[in-house]
Amino acid sequence: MILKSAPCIYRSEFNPVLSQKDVPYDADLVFNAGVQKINGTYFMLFRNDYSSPRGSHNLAGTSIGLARSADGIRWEVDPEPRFNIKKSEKGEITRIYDPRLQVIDGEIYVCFAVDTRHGIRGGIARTDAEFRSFDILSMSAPDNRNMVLFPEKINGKFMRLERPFPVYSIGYDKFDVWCSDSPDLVYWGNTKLVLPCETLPFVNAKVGPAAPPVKTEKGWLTTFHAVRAVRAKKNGWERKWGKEYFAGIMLLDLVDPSKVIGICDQPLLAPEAPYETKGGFRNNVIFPGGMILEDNGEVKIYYGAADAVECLATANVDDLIALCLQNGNKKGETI
Ligand code: BMA
Repeated sequence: MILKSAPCIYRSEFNPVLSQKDVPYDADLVFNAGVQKINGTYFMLFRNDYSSPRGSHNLAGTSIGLARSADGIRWEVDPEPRFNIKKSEKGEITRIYDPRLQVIDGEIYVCFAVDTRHGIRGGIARTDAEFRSFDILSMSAPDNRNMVLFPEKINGKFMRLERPFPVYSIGYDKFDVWCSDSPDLVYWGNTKLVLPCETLPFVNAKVGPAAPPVKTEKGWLTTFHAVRAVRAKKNGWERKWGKEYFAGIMLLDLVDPSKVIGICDQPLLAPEAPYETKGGFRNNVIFPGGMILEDNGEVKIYYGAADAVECLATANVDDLIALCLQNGNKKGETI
């Protein structure tokens, strides 16, 4: 089965918009970034898996870097990374990666995945306008990551989407999107299932939150990643890689975001462009981490491609909403 991207989405002609060559320090795989537009400037926190020696297939660590842009297309990277964890370090935390950004009431928050020696956790930190201090507010119990925050309180509570992975009870790679709420971004609870992975006809494995949701009149518009297991093939840096990652899109109820009120039953983005299908660490991966709704209705979606570079695709917000509602759910009722 060959899956294609939705006709209403356009890849930037500048893709990849950020890659190893743009980074002034040790860098190899530059991808899975979080992006926000703050006071007219675009900020990107990106993941950088670097190797030793540079360019070899021997990954030596992961750093998190900051890039800035005036137009969301051309980026300039700060001279030093914000975090750097070398594989040779023997601490409890072995890797911090896949940052997502959100602004709530003028405060900037970063959600991030954390590999520890005792499981994979999801962290939430408050940062400053220069992304220099990180005040960690909460760390999930393992195994749970891919957290994204909603941009405002809903019914008086902060809300997040998340993706726990219950391997013991459910089995390998059958994971779903959940949501939780919090009075203070520290204590999380009232957890509900949002998107079970079997909902989607085009994938046979896990789904997870992608970029943080944006608010529209019709509902919270949000991307997710959806995974299809395929016959293992050696087609990237990694010897054995047997999955494909797609971006999907759905609309959640404005008042109760645990309710899906519209979902596209086909991919929003399927791996097709050469930078998505060839030469990466893991080819055929699309992993969105940033979504910006511009005043003119353009939606910018930033995504990691092939676990190697960072890319941009754009679409009109009304077209994305129509995609979510096209399966007869025009009234926006709960599915
Ligand atoms: C997921 C995460 C992402 C990565 C994706 C594809 O499980 O590790 O960081 O982009 O796999 O490799």
